[in-house]
Amino acid sequence: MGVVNVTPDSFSDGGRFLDPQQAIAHAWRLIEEGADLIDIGGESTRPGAQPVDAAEELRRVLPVLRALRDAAVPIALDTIKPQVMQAAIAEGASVINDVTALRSPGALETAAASEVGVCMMHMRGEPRTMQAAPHYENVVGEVRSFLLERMDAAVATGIARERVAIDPGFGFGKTAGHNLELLRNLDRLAELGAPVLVGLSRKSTLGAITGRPARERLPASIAAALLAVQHGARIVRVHDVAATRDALAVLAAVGNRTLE
Ligand code: HH2
Repeated sequence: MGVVNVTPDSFSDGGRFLDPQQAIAHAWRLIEEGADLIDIGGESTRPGAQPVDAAEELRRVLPVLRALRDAAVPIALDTIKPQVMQAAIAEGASVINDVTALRSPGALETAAASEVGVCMMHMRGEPRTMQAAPHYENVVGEVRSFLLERMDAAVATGIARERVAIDPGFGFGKTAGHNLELLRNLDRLAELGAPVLVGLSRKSTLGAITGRPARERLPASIAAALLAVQHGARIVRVHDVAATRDALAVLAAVGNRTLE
């Protein structure tokens, strides 16, 4: 899953693709590099980010969605607002990626009324405050129970289980220690039966490990993507598609012994 942030303030590429033409060109570039799925976001969720209203979010993402209508890969929209979801679905988005796991009033129903896939992500708190001393008794167990509860809520609203992916939400109300504990135990989430999506690309945990700023975190991001897939992730959300694909191709070749 290649990331296209149409935002002025995203943590890793803020402002680079705020101009829709730049965002569209970037999305096509990621598809050429081999992305199987594109994730378009019009509201930053980085720690401390200020919310934007639905009209502004739509102004950012709709031109990009429209320009990608004929793309050969599915397009996901990263949003928490039912109004934005509805407009995006009408413009051809085939996945709703919601960092609040469809908890906004009306979000479950909006997704249920269409055929889209949904990604349910775990977040403790809200972006403005979520990194203020996050605390868990048992981070893996608590994230697992939450995701199970959200999968059940989706099914109860009429979203078939096969349409749901789950995501532990690396960096969303979690310390570096929590993130690493989740990565080590990703298979416990994969056991729930839904595809596990992982977003670690360029995130601050990788900065804490390597001492590097976001723009220098590619090697660490590739290592994290490989580890995630080895631990059961089925989708990795990344900024650097070509490099990540190469690394995953090596992992796949080792796994399936096709080159012997
Ligand atoms: N991370 C970010 C945004 N959306 N969605 C899912 N499912 N999983 C994630 O880990 C995830 C996500 C944050 O990364 P980015 O889009 O690069 O930054 P920002 O939120 O500042 O736009």
